[in-house]
Amino acid sequence: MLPLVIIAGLLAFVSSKPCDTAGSHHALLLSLNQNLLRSLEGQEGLPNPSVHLGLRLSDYHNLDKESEHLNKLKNDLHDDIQSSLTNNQPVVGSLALYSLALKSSCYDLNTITFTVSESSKTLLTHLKKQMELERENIAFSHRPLTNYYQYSLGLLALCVSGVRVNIHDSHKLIKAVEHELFKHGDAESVDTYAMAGMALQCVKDSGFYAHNAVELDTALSNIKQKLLASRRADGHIGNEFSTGLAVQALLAMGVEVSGCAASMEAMRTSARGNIYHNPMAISQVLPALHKKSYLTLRRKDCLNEDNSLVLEPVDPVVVLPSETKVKMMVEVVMLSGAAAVYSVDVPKGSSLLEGLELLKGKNPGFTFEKESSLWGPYLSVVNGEQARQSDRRYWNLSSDGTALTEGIVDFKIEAAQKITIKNTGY
Ligand code: B12
Ligand SMILES: *[C@@H]1O[C@H](CO)[C@@H](O)[C@H](O)[C@H]1NC(C)=O
Repeated sequence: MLPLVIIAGLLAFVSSKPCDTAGSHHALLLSLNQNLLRSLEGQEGLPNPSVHLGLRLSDYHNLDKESEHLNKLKNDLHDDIQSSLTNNQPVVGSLALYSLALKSSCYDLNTITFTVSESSKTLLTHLKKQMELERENIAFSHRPLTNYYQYSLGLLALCVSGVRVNIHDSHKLIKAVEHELFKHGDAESVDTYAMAGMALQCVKDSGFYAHNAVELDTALSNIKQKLLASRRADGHIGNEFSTGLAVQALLAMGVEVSGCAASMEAMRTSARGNIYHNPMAISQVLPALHKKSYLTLRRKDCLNEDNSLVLEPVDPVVVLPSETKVKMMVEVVMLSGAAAVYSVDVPKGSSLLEGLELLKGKNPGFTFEKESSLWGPYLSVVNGEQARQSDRRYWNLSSDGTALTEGIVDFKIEAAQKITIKNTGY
């Protein structure tokens, strides 16, 4: 009897530890990690700094592939950011992710420079400058040039790189938390609260906001409450795709949450259900499942790293279009409010993008264009009308009245439905 009691006691002890990821989850973590590593192979377009971060914050590594990817970032991403800087485009988010990626490989940030109109300045100098432009825009127009998610990323990247963060930059973020300005469509942006939480926690730990510690603590505790209040019955915080960042933030803020284990389990359930097939999604979830946050980069030394991660060759799977067709209605609502409805039969399981391409081929009145982003193709122009970030507009996607939680490539048409594509302001 006694050994049983001891074992039961031990089990209770183990499972009462918050955020526990031990033991049997090893295989799942490894498979997510391999999928993330595999995403580097077929990658067309720019190397993804967030994927690099996800790989580097793991406990398992393939150091050759990671350093090859670092070189791609230093060439291709670097050039892309340099041309955006030259064209005066706001790039605080990409600059910040690039800095964090370099930091995650323990690369000396001071050796990285950008040359814009013949003057060469360091990466961190450019990042500070971008934050200043964002801050000015907040002062004049009450919103950042990009968004508060990128503004938070910028603050976080400066802070984990050991740069003394400007108190005005922190102050603007604290005020935005106070006024509850973090939105994604009509809903609260859990992703943004999480990123702001990590940024402000770093500022607190570094003593960069000592003159008004109370104000900072209030913001941090408001963020914590927001995140905890956004927990769904199934454990996810916000939705499947914000939970990784939310858990990272809670860990960074040192919360001993009883519900943290439930959020971990929710992510594992989603991972098993192949919800995280987009590498960007894995890159934000995997660090959390390893009980790490972007804040842990501050003390990363890259010593004695595991080098055991290998990719098994996989047989290419040829997916034939399904014989079964389903009816996809597409409603386009223009800026003027004018609406047009189209209909097309698509093979069951097609992506929304494939469906839209079929529709375009069949119906010359319907056209669209897309742009690439870290999350994949982003719908930017429909029927000749552009919904631009500079005008604070976007094409909102919904199905039978419910907002999609995925983009045009990831969302699959499994049943007859009406997709609404609406020019929406924010
Ligand atoms: C800000 C934001 C927006 C803003 C972007 C404009 C702005 N204000 O700057 C707006 C409100 C327009 C937006 C729209 C959408 N978004 Co959004 N967005 C974000 C957020 C919070 C930050 C993105 C960012 O700035 N990243 C930093 C920069 C450096 O990276 P970037 O790739 O260059 O950023 C650009 C793209 O990410 C693009 N973008 C934004 N959202 C989405 C979604 C998809 C699917 C794609 C392909 C691109 C994209 O806009 C960014 C700014 O230019 C993320 C949160 C997150 N965890 O990443 C969600 C997030 C990426 N969005 C999401 C979704 C679902 C959408 C929509 C599909 C919602 C809808 N039903 O319409 C639409 C996109 C529709 C389309 N036209 O293709 C999901 C994606 C999940 C997934 N598996 O794909 C996220 C993760 C939020 C979440 N947890 O659900 N979004
Ligand atoms: C898109 O529209 C839906 C339905 O009107 C809304 O609930 C949602 O908040 C909007 N925006 C986003 C980013 O999902």
